[in-house]
Amino acid sequence: MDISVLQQSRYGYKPKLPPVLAGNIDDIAIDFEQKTAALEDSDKLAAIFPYSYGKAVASFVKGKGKIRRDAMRIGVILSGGQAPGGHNVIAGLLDGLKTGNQASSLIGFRGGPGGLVDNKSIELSPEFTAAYRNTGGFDIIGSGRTKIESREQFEKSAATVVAQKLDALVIIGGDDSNTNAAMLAEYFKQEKIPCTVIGVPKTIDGDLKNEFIEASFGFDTAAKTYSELIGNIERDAASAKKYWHFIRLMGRSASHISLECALQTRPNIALVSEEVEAKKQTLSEITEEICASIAARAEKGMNFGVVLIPEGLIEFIPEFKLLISELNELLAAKEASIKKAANDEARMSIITDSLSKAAAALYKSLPSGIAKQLVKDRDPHGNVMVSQIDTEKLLIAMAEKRLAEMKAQGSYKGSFSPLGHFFGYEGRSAFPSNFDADYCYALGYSAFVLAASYLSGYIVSIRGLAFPSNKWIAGGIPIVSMMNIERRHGKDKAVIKKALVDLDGAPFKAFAAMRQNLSTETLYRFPGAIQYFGPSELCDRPTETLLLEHGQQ
Ligand code: FBP
Repeated sequence: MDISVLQQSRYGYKPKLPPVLAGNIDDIAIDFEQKTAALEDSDKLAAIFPYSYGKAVASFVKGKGKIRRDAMRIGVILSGGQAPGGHNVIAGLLDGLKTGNQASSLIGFRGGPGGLVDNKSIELSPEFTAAYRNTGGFDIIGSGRTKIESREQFEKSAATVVAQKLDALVIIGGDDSNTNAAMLAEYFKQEKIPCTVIGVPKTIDGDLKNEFIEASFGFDTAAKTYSELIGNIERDAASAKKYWHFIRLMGRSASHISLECALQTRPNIALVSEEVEAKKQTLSEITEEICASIAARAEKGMNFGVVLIPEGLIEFIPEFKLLISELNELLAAKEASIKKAANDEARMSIITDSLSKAAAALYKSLPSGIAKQLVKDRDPHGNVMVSQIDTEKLLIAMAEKRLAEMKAQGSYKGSFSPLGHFFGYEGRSAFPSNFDADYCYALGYSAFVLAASYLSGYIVSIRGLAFPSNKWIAGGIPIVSMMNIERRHGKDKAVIKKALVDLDGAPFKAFAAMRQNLSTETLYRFPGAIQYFGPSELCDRPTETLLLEHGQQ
């Protein structure tokens, strides 16, 4: 294989482990801290998860441990969207497993949870895995979004586990995939199948977090990759002085990525969906805010700027929220007839006839591209696929309309040349930053320790991430403690609650304190490319979000 110089150099990188994991494996003991409940809907969740509900937080400490040292077989699945560092989770898991017993084996299921259901696997030997250490992507075994839901899927998953003689299954995924992990752990207990299930917090979206999961892996690298690109665009905008760049950023519902990128790059405007929802801002009010900045900058001769838009924005604007929830119910009930409609016009009338008056009026007023994107299939977990809705184009069209009105009234005299961008897939498979390379390796190693301690239904937790890795505390928490009941595909479902941006949190407050200035001045900040080799303060620095959240900024 003709590999790049960087890839070759990254093979030599040795990820750093928290001290408790770096020593002798027989000296890792488990300290059980407080018992947990669920975030909300406790009674319902206790009934759904009789075996898993109410377990205690587990921390690894130095002491006389009882980690299994017999040969184990562990299965691993990469689930959902790619996130930088997934390969290092597998490397850490494999190294832990082999340290426990050289005869142990790691089995990778191909193509996500579907690979478990259909028993499509490959043995992940040290030789095979070597080519993937410290690299981006999930291509070692591939990923998928199958939701294990039906009785048949559960039975087939159990049959695979039994046929493969698995002692444990590690599911590397986001909120929906870890919901799958909790369901499987419960099912295996009910069916007396001696296979434990461990989850690993993955997602560039950064929305799988709480007191114990301080960050999901991949967020660091993805946000830094987008920040590099945004900084480059800012420098180009300030050089050419003729374009307004509307940049939509991946991240699904939560605005963590946009906020982190705003803190890194200081654009003129960065929208935060959670604030839009809290202030019940309409689409026209958001447009007004953008146009106020465009007009103020034009007054100063600056007909250029940069706007950051979280990809999930549309779901948080109250009038769209109502429309989307009605569309979700409608698609669940009338999917077949909508798909069978003879043409766009017939489809439009089936949809608008079934919506409330307000939702139908909004739906009809949308540009046809956006209207079509809103009724595309939901993902297997019932989520609207916001990565496929061109919100930046909608905002550009709204701004053009409003600026034309302002020009006619004499309140705007500038010129407006907008350019739309979407940064998403570019950041999901980058070479993991040192932070993600270390964090993921520690997550994988910890997943082994949890599995070899017979814990099931736990997700790995590493705390102290705003500090150097020699201060990290590893362990796990029960997945059910992160769950609530939500409406999906027109039904109530037990799912992990997404952690959205906290408007009282330090990252948002830090941005809010500077944004008035940013909207009228040019105060861009250029983070440049991720650095893999060099001084620690340059290469190992965590995100601004983590530093601010833990008082380190
Ligand atoms: P996960 O929740 O699976 O980590 O998804 C991450 C993500 O990149 C979202 O930010 C994005 O909206 C979505 O995946 C895109 O999905 P797909 O890869 O199916 O196009």
